[in-house]
Amino acid sequence: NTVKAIYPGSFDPVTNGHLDLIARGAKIFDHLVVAILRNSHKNPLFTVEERVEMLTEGMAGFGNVSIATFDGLLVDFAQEQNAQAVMRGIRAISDYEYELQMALMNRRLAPELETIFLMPDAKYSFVSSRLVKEVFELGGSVKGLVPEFVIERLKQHVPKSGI
Ligand code: COD
Repeated sequence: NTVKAIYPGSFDPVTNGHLDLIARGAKIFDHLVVAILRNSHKNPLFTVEERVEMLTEGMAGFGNVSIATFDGLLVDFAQEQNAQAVMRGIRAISDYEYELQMALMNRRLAPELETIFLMPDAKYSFVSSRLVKEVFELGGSVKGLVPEFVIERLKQHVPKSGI
C-alpha cells in the first residue's frame, strides 16, 4: 500500500522553508509530487518554467520526488495523479485559518483526499516567498533563506537590488 502525496503551491520562488518541507515529505511518503499552480491570481515574479527549473535544482537527490504543474482544481489534479494526500506547511497560527478553510473545502470536494500538515524547522518559520521578494527588491540580504541559485535568479529579475 503506497502513499502518494501532492505538495501544491506557487513557489514564486522556492524557499529553504519549502525545501525543508519537501525533505520531510520525501521521508514519509512513497512518492511526493510538488505541483506548481499555473493560473494563479497572484502576480508572479517568475514564470512557471523558471519555477520548475528552480525546484528541479533544489530537489536534486530526492529519488521519490517529482515536479508537475496544474490548472484548475487541486482535487481534480490529485485524482488524476492517483494521490491519496495533500501536504501543506504550517509556519504559525496565522497560516492555520487559511489552511483549514482550504483543507475543509477540498475535503468537501474530495472526501477521500486527506490534507497533511507538516511544520518546517523553526529557523524557517518566518520565511515566505513574498517577504523574500520584498526584502531583495529593497536591497536587503536573503542569504540563507533561499538557495544560492535562487539569489542568482532574483538578481536577473531585480538587477540593482540584493546582496
Ligand atoms: N516553511 C514551511 N512551509 C512553508 C514555508 C516555510 N517557510 N513557506 C511556505 N510554506 C508552505 C505553505 O504553508 C504552503 O503549504 C506551501 O508551502 C506552499 O506555499 P505557497 O505560498 O507557494 O502556496 P500557496 O498558498 O500560494 O498555494 C495555494 C494553492 C495553489 C494550493 C491553492 O491556491 C490551490 O489549491 N489552487 C488551485 C485551485 C483550487 O483547487 N482552489 C480551491 C482550493 S480549496
